[in-house]
Amino acid sequence: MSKGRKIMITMKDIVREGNPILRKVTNDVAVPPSEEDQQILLNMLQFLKNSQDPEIAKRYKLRPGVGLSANQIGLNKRMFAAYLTDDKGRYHEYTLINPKIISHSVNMIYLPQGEGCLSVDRQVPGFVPRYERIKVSAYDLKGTKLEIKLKGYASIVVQHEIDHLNGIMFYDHINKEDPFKLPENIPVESLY
Ligand code: SB7
Ligand code: NI
Repeated sequence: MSKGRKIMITMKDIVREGNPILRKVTNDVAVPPSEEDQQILLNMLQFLKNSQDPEIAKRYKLRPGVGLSANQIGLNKRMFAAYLTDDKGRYHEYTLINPKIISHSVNMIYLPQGEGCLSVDRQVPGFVPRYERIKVSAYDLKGTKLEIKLKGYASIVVQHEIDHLNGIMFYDHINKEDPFKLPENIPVESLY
């Protein structure tokens, strides 16, 4: 993939569960990122925007997505894109390189409807407990170091993506005996 080349990510590019790349811990990306890595991240972000545009999504049969990690398109690279409106109506757009959770709340939250994944072509019922608040360090497209504080839905999405970069799937967090059982001794609240 080279600079300026028109590439559109579609569902055929999305790696599905069972592919071992989804279970690997991804490799750090060089900082500042190469032109190629920058372009890949921008293409990933554009996929998310396209997937949330009803007309484009219909035309190209895209499943709507709020996040996409590089290993989900088969690249062993520690970077992801996210594009979402949070539970407070605030809009978030991220293209993050070598992200790392540097601190988090004790309190946890979960989406009452559970989580889904573009790499998982089935419904997996159950609660996925996530930290309510996280502080993430990462680099942006220019190679500038960032520290981002997130809470609520944006925090859930970014934890889902950082999990991907560590080879973890959302259902790994679901209680095996009772998928709707939440961890004890830790405050866990529904997001809605
Ligand atoms: C629900 C959905 C996502 C994150 C958190 C809750 C993202 C779904 C799209 N992805 O598969 C991104 O990895
Ligand atoms: Ni996912």
